[in-house]
Amino acid sequence: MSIPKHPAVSEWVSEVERLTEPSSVHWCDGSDAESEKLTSQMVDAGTLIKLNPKKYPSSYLHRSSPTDVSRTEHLTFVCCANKEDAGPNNNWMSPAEAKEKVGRLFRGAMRGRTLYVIPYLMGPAGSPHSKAGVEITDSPYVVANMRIMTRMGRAAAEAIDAGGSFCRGLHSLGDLSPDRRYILHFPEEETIWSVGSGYGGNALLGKKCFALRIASWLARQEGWLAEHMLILGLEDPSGEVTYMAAAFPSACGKTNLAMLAPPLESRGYKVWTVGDDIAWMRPGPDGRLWAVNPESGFFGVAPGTNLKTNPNAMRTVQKNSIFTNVGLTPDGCPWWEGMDDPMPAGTLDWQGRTISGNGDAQAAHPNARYTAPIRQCPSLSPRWDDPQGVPISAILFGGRRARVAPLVYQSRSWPHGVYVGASMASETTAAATGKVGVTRVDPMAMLPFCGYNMGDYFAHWLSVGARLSNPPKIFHVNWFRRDSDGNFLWPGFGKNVRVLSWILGRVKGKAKACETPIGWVPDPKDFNADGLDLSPGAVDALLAVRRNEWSADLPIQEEFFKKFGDRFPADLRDEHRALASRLA
Ligand code: OXD
Ligand code: MN
Repeated sequence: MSIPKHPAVSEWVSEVERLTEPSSVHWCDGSDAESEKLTSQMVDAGTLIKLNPKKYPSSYLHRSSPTDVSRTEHLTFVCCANKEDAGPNNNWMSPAEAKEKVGRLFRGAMRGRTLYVIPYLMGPAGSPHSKAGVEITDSPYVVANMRIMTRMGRAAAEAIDAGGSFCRGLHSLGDLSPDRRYILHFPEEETIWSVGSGYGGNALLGKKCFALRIASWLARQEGWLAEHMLILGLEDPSGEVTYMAAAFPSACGKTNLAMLAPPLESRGYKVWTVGDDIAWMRPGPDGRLWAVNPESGFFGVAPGTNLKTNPNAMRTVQKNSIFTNVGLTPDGCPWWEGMDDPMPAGTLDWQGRTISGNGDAQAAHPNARYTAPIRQCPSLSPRWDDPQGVPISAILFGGRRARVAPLVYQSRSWPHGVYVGASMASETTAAATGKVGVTRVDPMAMLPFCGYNMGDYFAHWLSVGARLSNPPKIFHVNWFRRDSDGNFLWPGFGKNVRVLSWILGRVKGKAKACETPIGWVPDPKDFNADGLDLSPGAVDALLAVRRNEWSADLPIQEEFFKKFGDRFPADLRDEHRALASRLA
């Protein structure tokens, strides 16, 4: 059975029908026939443009409204009873006010439209890690994306009918006006309301809204972690695979790292992709931390992706993919800045306009995306769908920092590692509306996604670690350090396997390291930089821990932590003090 029969679903759908007044209702079963029918309707309506079937079979271009191209954090709210529980890291509205104010926008919002009911499962079928959701939407583009990003159909229906519990997500495009756009989370009711946006992170409710904001709230209650992390398996030359999870802010290279293709000189190492954006992690009976990827597709940033930076992504998106806000070449192929071949003459930009020849016109929006099924990824881990998940041996936190943070360092302990994650900072990117390139503290890359007070979140991280007899070791990486002329010091991309192999060496107790005030850093003398063609002195500069830079960062962290008042854990305050005294 591909459609849930549980009365809780049909009762809720009827309630939403009365509120939104659609002209018809379609229950999605996730089948191929359904997908073909919806796709051809969207092509007829102009919502999708069919791409060249020889070069990109079964793939489509979607152009969104020009004011609806990224997540809108200022219009995103947590609506729990007590404002303090949402914390200073979230916008808050009381549930009653939210329902009143935004309920009005849903009234009659689906007139003349079809209401789609999407039952979906986040996580492998039959896994204790997994959770079900139902999204109601009036956007067939959302249906097509959810079909790639989540498990729709039978697995979802079975999970819902077995348990009767599911996250309720109500979405309407509304009139797409940013003035009437709200993304609301009611964690106490496991409910999401999103109106006025068709953009992925605002509209594919299984992703950021459920798998991170609502799930993080549930995870705290249930004793696990819902994190903005990729999951990869690093195979060493002996054939052994070690799993790692890594948190980087949006558009900082999680997908590239998750699909890393080691260059020739690092033959013998291989990266297996488990997930590129979200990890649900639970302490196992063996005292280790076990992780699953709740998603089943990639919603990746297209610009900058090419055969050098991410060959596996390029191969993944060759078919059955949806491209959003990229350019369109005259022979019907997607094109974005940084693609391998130069832009063909006559390419249209992401809004369908002819590109002027003055050289600074952009074909793709900087946050243009591809949506592609994970099964098409050449580096896909054979364990990506394992109901037990994979055991995590290392957690990496990383930011985009021109200065301060060295290429890699290891924390001193779990509490110190939590402090490293809590104090991590990064320069902002185009994934969210707002200024690009501003440094902000973004703990665990969860600032836009933690569905509750981050002070409590830090305490929860400490308590999960205390339950692990064999916790992952925690590291910090920074691929973006620059020299005094502003040039990147590190080549990044495939070469990052050198850093992963050092981390693996630390996990196995084999790699050497120097103790510094911030933690353990590779000794420049034995960090393997052979054949990397780095500028002279680059290894020293990449690994240098400059006390003055670190000391200057301390007040920025302190100011951020102060916002959480009493909810900020004393243990992390102690870590902060201890770092200050080691730096002094
Ligand atoms: C994403 C994001 O889309 O983090 O993954 O914005
Ligand atoms: Mn993300």
